[in-house]
Amino acid sequence: MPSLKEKFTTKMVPMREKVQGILKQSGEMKISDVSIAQAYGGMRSVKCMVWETSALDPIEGIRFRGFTIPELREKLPKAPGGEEPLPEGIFYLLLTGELPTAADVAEITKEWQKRSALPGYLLDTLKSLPKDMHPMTQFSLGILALQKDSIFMERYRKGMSKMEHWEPMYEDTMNLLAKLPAIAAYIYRQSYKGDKHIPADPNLDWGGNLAHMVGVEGPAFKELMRLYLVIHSDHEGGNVSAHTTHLVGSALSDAYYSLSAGMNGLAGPLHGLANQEVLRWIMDLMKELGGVPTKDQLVKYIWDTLNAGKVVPGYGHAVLRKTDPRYVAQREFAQKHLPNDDIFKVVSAVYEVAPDILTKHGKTKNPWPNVDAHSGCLLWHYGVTEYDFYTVFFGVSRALGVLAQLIWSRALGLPIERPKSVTTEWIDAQIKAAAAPKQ
Ligand code: AMX
Repeated sequence: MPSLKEKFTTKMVPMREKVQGILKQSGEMKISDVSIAQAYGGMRSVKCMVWETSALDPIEGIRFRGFTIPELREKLPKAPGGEEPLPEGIFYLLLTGELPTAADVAEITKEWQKRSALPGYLLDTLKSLPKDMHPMTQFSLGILALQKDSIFMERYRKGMSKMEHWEPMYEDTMNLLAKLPAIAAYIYRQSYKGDKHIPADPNLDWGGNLAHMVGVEGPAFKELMRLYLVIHSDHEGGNVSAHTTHLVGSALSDAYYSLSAGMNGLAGPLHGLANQEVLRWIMDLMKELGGVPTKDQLVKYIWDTLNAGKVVPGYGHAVLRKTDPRYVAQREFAQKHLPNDDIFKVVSAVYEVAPDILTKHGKTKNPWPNVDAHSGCLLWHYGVTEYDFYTVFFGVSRALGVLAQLIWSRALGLPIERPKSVTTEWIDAQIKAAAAPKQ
C-alpha cells in the first residue's frame, strides 16, 4: 500500500502538467467579470482563485472532492463500532481526491500519533498566557509558536527549488495536524478545568482523542467529534479562514504562519466565532424567557434582535441560499442522540420561525441556517458548556482543508497573491468616462 505522501506524488505530477497545459492553451479565457458593487462588496462571486479540495454550490451546499456530506457519512471509513466518518479519511480525500481504505486511514492515525507530542517550549508559551485570554487567541498563538520547528523555513534557508516546496509543506502539515487536538485540549483544560490535563490514548483516532483529552468520555461524544471535524474541514477557497491561509501561504510563509493567520480570521463573529455567538444568544433567550420559549415569545425575541440592529447568529451566508447541509447533518445527529434536549428544542424552534422572519425583515439574501446554528447545542449537551471555546473545535477541523490546499498550492507552484486595488477617485473617473458622450 503506498503511503499518503507517495499517493500524493502520483496525483501531483499529472496535475502539474494539466495546469501548465490549461495556462498555455486557455490562459487568456475570461471566467469572471467584476462590477463596482463587487469591488466594494467583499468580492462576492468573483472567480479569481483556484481551490482544489472542495467546491460550494449555493443551493446544494458543499462537495468535498465531488462528494456530498451524506455520501461521505456513508463511504468514509469509521472507527470500530462507530457510524460517523473518521477525519483522517477526509484529509486523505482532500489531499488525493480519492476515497481512502480503512488501511489508508489507519496509517494516518498512526502517523499523527507519532508526531503528536507537544514540545516543552510550546507548553511554556501556553502556560504563560492569561487564563482568561480568549481560547482562539491562545490557539492562534500556540500554532504560531510551533513555527520555530518549521521544516519549510529551514529548507528554504538552505536553498531548495520551487518544485520541492510541497514536500516540506507536507511534513509541516502532518506535524501541525498531529498536534492540533492536544493543543486544543490543553487550552481547554488550562482555561476551564483547573489546569488538569489528560494524556492522549494511543488506541484512539485523531477525533476520538480530541474528545478524550477534552475530558468527555463515552462513545457518543467521540462520534460527534469525528462528524464535527469532518464537516467543518473545508468550504472552498473564498471564506475568510481559507482565503487568509491561502494568501499568507502565497508569500511562501510556512504552514504555521499561514494557519495561525487563518485562525485569526475564523475568530471573527461573522465567520467561525458565530458558533459561540449562537449559544450565547440561545442562553440569553432561555434566561430571559424562562426556558424553552413558546412560538410567540420566540418570534418576538428574533424581531427584538433584528430591531436592535443585530444579526441573528447562525443564519445567512455569503454563498449558500438554502439550509446548510452541515446544519442538516448535525440536526440528524441530534435527532438520533439527543431528541429531547431542551437546547435542541430551541434550535429546532428557531429553524421553524427564523427563515420567515428574516425574509420579512428583507435584508439577508439567505434566511436559512448555516453550520454554526447547530454545533453549539451538540457540544453543550455532552458537557462542553464553555462556549467561548467552540471556535477552537472549528479551527482544528478547518486546518484539514486549508492545509491540504496549501500543499497543493505549493505543488502547483502558485505565485504570490496580489490583486489590484483601486481608489474611489479612480472608480469615479471610470463612471464619468463611461457617461461622457462618445467622440
Ligand atoms: N441576521 C440579520 N441580518 C442579516 C443576517 C442575519 N443572520 N444575515 C445577513 N444580514 C444582513 C447583513 O448584515 C446585511 O445588512 P446591511 O445591508 O445592513 O449591511 C444584509 O443582510 C445583506 O447581507 P447578505 O448579503 O445576505 O450577507 P453577507 O454575504 O454580507 O454576510 C454573513 C454573510 C454570514 C456574514 C451574514 O449572513 C451574517 O452576518 N450572519 C450571521 C453571522 C453568522 O452566522 N456567521 C457565520 C457564517 C458561516 C461561517 O462562516 N462560519
